[in-house]
Amino acid sequence: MQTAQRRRFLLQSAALTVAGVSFPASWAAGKIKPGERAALIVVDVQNCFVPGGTLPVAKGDEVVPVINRIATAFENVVVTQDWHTQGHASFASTHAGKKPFETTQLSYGQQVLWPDHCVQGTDDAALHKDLKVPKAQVILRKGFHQHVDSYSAFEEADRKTSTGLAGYLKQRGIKTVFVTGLATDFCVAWTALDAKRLGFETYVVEDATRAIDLNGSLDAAWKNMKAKGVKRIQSSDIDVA
Ligand code: VGL
Ligand code: ZN
Repeated sequence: MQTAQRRRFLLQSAALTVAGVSFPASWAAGKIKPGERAALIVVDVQNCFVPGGTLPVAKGDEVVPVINRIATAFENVVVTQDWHTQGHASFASTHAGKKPFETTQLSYGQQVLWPDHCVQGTDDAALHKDLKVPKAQVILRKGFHQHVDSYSAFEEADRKTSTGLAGYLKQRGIKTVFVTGLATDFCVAWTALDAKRLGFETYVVEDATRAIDLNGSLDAAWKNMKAKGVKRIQSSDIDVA
């Protein structure tokens, strides 16, 4: 069969049988089926990051139905929460004369300063009420050290302190992660880059994320992720039976 013909055949057939083995149409059409060694990571889908919250990401709430839908295809789900102390080092209000979205130098390097957000135990820091990921096995909170931020779910911004997530996933035999949530260019990108660096095959599900996009940060994040081998996919690429 010619390649084009074969592709059409694969797309049309409900099931493809090769040497007596039947592959479902979804496989034939090239969809990704997350297996028992894959985990969905749902990053920071919290009230603080959706319209009405303290650090709203434009259209941040639109990730919720997309995540709810693909979550059904996963056996393993991890949810994260940005979980800051009051007076956290990443808050502009902590630094005299500083305004949100300016930067400052902290002990570990440059830090973007944010409005006060996601303070531990507040409604603002709670998960979005419509997020439905009942299979979630661990809720990992990050950014709770007063003087260190943590965009990544794996490693704090000092690049020394581990959150323990890599160990948790590795001990459970997880090899592949699919990263979703908020915000594409901060916590999602940092989580995906660390996941890849720490040895996981890493996908970012683009339409299951929304960005802050501060001074070109979204473009930079995608370029960096591409360069490091993080795969960019859409939720329609996942086989949600
Ligand atoms: C985030 C800025 C500050 C995020 C968290 O979840 O992307 N961004 N804290
Ligand atoms: Zn934060």
